[in-house]
Amino acid sequence: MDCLFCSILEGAIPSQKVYEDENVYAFRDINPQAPVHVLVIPKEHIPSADAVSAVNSGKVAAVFEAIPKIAKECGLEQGYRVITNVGEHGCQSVKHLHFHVLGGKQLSEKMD
Ligand code: DGP
Repeated sequence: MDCLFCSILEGAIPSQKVYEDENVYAFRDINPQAPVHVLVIPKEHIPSADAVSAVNSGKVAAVFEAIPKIAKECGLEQGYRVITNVGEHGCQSVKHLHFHVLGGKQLSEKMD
């Protein structure tokens, strides 16, 4: 399977690691949209949030258990935003479930 984030997980494409555990990997976004912009992914290939089910939701829970640790590590005590894009209308460009963790400044109230 040709997946950019699987290639990053395999080390075939370099990344700036922020956090890693058995189920989760987090790294700096190549095109940051905020002073802190980290991508948090499950190591298991899940195509998007639309493919989450009872079979793989434990891996998604592991991502959300990691996010507070990542936020603390990145100094986001004043808050942050977690976003996942899904499909064409959601502007998902990489088809491996990932959560954008954005912060380090006052973010806009606008969501779209
Ligand atoms: P999305 O549009 O939600 O699918 O977000 C994909 C993000 O992935 C986008 O913000 C840019 C980032 N990205 C794309 N290619 C690379 C890469 O090779 N390395 C890193 N670190 N980030 C990448």
